[in-house]
Amino acid sequence: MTHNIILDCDPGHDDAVAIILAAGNPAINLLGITTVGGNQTLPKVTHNALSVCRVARIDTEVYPGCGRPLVRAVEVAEDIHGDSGLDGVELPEPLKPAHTTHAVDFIIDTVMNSEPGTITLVPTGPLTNIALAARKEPRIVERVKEVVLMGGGYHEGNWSAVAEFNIKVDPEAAHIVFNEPWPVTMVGLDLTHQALCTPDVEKTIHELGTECSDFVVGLMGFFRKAYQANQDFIDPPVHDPCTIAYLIDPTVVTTKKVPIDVELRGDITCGMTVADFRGPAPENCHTQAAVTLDHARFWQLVTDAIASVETRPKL
Ligand SMILES: [Ca+2]
Repeated sequence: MTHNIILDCDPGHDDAVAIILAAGNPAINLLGITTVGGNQTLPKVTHNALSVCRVARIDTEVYPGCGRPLVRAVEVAEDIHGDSGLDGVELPEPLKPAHTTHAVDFIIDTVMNSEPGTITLVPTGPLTNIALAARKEPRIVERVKEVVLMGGGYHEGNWSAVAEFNIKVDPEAAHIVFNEPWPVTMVGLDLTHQALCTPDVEKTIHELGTECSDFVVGLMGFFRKAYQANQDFIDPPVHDPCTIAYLIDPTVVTTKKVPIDVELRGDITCGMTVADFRGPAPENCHTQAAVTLDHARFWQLVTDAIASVETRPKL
């Protein structure tokens, strides 16, 4: 089965790997990349997405979206992703500018002009664009096949004790996305903290010996140091491509159907994704949480996608 997806991202080291995986696996038809302010400012993450497309020979349009959260002030993750948002590599100048259509309009137009149930949204940044699209054109909610997002977690936080970055910086947007009745898969920290880029993984990617593999290894080197310095990890967790891997092969990621909501008011819990594991899940439960990752299979998919870049013509 081929999944027609829109990747809504904020590159971001792990977003870059998600872009490469989405473009490099035949099970994914990447309709467009939309960007959102998150790991860095909107101009930076948009530039980064275009640079990644050049390195990975991806001929897909990039549509810039929202530069700030719905309600709150801009908050970026410079400690983890650096000043550029993709520190650790030299970013090539994009070959073309970003598209002039706003991300929110691209999402709406794509969903409304496609058969119902054929478009999957894959947000790997704050949920601002997705929430705004659902508010601007509510009919997309019943037409989208599913939303598979990186964000949140049920036992872990990284931007606070209980909240993950993408949800914490725009909890109001996340609240909208989790509460609309479309199917939502939360690929949260409980899952993505299993997606560690170990030295063995890095070595396998390095041994591909291509421009793109060098690029990914450079990114992982910075990401490793940043995670060691700021999050007490030995190996960096490469969150975002887990969403794509789940779509490619649902046996790579196990899930559990649970109601999930987003905390908006807690003094110390704002941005927490609250998942109710008491079960059985109610009949109308439209949310599920990712639970376990097949680490070897996941990295095989990523490595294969990096290798496949060489099979595409240079742009
Ligand atoms: Ca991201």
